[in-house]
Amino acid sequence: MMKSRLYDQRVIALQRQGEFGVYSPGTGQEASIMGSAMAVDPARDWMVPQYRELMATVHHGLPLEVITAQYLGKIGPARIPDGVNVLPTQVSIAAQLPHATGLAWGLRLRGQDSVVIAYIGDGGSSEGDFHEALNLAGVVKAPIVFFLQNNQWAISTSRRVQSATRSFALRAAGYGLEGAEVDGNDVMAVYDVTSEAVARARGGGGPSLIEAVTYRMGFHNTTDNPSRYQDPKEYDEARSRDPIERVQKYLAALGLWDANREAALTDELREENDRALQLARSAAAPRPEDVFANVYQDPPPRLVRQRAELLDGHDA
Ligand SMILES: Cc1ncc(C[n+]2csc(CCOP(=O)(O)OP(=O)(O)O)c2C)c(N)n1
Ligand SMILES: [Mg+2]
Repeated sequence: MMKSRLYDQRVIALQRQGEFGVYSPGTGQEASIMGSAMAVDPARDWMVPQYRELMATVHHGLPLEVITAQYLGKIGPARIPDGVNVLPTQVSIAAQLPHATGLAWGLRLRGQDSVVIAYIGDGGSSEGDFHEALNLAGVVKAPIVFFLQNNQWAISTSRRVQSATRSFALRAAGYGLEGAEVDGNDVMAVYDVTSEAVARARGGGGPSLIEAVTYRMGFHNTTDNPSRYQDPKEYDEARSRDPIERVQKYLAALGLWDANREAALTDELREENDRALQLARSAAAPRPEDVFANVYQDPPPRLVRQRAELLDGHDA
């Protein structure tokens, strides 16, 4: 959780300096992100992210330098390594979910005991893809856990006007899924509820929808300015429920945490994050002609011509 928070702080500064791409921090949602990631097994389960779960994908085996390369625009080094059971981040809202259901169903048809965890936001739950994916998952009993992070915002659209439902978890019933609402700022509760849903899916008991109720303690992404639409009182109130401070207080009460340990871990994690950043920085930059690569096995003649013109130095 601390590694996620520290990475957010580091790369937001780099984005402001022009080095990093548009970035959506997980700040405030670390219990939700890490509690859910810890409940799946990187060796056999698959993770299907939206875009705000970066450290969950790292926990699931995606090297931090690989995902960092993506934000530096290095498309080759950003390729997900073979053997890492993580799908690429998805910015087209909810478009990851039909794929996630298909992936889970396919794993089951192959006789594997793997489970898929797929992330979605409160805003994403209003998309058609969300409903289609949940419906099919229920019908075929796909081994999948839909993990909905309700961070109260979809950019500037408040949860209050996102849906008339009083709980997103209730939507599970309409598709024959198990539904659960959990305090998304309580890492242990998130871990427990997600573990239960994963065990049920693995045992053939079918899919679940978990709503983790949390709060986006920052901007939507680095292009956003929430002071234009967010009540500062609501933000302050959310800060008083910081999920990292909460677990630190709990550990301190058990005698397992203090200021020295925090300082030592902070240094260690900053170094880990910096190492990943250095590796991503030293990775090969894309060449202009790479824009034509990795889409078609046999590119259409128009693209072949444009690529040749580019290499010739002509304007396409
Ligand atoms: C299909 C589609 N529509 C609109 C957008 C623009 N958009 C980007 S993020 C976002 C809000 C998503 O909110 P939510 O699902 O709650 O996720 P959060 O960003 O809060 O984690 C929207 C509308 C998009 N990327 N894709
Ligand atoms: Mg949201």
